[in-house]
Amino acid sequence: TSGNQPYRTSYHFQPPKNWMNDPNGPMLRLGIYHLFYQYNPKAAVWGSNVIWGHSTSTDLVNWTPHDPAIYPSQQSDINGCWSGSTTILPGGHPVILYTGIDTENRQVQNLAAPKNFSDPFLREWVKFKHNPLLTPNSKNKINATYFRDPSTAWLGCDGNWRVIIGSQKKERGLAILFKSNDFVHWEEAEKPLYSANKDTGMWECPDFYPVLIKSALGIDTSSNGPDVRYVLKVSFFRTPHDYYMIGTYNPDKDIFIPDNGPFKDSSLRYDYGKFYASKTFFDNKYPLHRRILWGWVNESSSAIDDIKKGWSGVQAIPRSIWLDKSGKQLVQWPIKEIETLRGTQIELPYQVLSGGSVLEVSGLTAAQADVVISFEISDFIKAEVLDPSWTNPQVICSRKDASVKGGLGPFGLLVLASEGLQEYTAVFYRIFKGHNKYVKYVVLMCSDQNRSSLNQDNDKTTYGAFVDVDPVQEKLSLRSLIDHSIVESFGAEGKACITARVYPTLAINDAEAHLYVFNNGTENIGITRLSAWSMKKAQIN
Ligand code: DQQ
Repeated sequence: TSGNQPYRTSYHFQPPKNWMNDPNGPMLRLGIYHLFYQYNPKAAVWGSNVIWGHSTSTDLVNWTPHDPAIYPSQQSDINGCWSGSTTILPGGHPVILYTGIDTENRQVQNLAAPKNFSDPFLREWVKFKHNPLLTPNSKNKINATYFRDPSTAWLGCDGNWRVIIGSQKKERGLAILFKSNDFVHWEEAEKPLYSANKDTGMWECPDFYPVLIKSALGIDTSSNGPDVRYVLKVSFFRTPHDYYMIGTYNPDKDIFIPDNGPFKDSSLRYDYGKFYASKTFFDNKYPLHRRILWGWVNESSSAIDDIKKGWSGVQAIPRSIWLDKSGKQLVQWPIKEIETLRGTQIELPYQVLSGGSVLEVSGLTAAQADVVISFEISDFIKAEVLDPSWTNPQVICSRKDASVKGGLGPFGLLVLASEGLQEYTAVFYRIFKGHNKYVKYVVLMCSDQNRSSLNQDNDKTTYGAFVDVDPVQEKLSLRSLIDHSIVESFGAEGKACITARVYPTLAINDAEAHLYVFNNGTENIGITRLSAWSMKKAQIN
């Protein structure tokens, strides 16, 4: 993967070449994980005639490729096989619902099932003869170019299946609800499960699932009960980001009532960097009970560079996802299996990182590493006061990037850094004083790509998130998964995630890439923990 391919990843999922986008139909069946994905077999750029690539794994780390599972073959998908989901029917039989682009370029919904249930890899899929199951038409008034991405279906107490499909009406996004008692005949419910109250544009890839109160365990998509809250995620085509809401699902009225009102710019996101068209599934591989999130991370390079390197798009490391104990947000953490790739380990003893200093962490393959660091702040006097008009964390991070000296921070990691620091990606915190008595301190997490590459053709947008953590009571932790051209960072044990794509020209491969800890604030910071591992290469496709 080195040589002329310095940006290929070593433990993030990608096909051997060409274009990949959305994760499709992830599931576990008989101990085998399946990942399907939007794939253009002909080019390193997207094409409307995409198909479903397919790989399987027993550990979510190493992947075996299979032939494409779904590709154009019927009138109802002859112009493309777009995103969709799997549902495991009673008896353990998985089926796929996906969007086909039909002969008239309409978006329609199709059904497919495994040809041979005794094939553990479910390599061949048979399409239902009477596809499509659902079409946009004059009666239902659904727009034929805004009708896609069926979710995993869930079973209501009335014995009927429910599924949501992404759409828009007059610029307002909606998740249209359909019901069925046989998975073949579907009827639109009177009301959508949820719809926007203003112009949001198209909602893609809706996902709807239960989470447990005060537990990190996951539950089946059809579970409900008193200890359960619901999550609705939609992918905003316009921004493009994955936003979610936590709320109550009323199974009688079939509506979702979010705790904090409709979607707004400040709504919660899975990831404050690049992460889109994500999808979860329930994993109950013995003895586990967890919900796992897959998300697509596209390139930040130009299409010309993508064509040159011959590929585009990776999947983020699958993340466990659960409701935070506050009940107000979700928490995400890389699946623990990824730790099986950890090799050489570096540990630093407790030390003080004085204001203005940079410390190298050596002895690692810094282009391919897993880094965990914890900071301790003992004196908050130097924290700057946050201007109350500064409400957008991404804007604060780009105005106050890693080079801007502060009081408490910026402090954090310089990853994929060249030896002379001509290139680096800075993942860091700043701590501000809040401007009212209810908010004592505000913790800002940033991923600054400004200096990530000497190549100016890349998108180097800075990303940022507020982290709901009290730096007085808790140590402030940060974990970054570094893999050649991707940096996935998890703040405060997974309360805020930021994923970035970077293309260093000097800090490439293990010989040239370095890792540093830095503190560009005036106040000293304690490092209570630093553990870093070289990561081994996974076997991927
Ligand atoms: N990608 C698919 C669509 C979906 C979009 C097409 C989201 O089904 O809406 O490749 O990235």
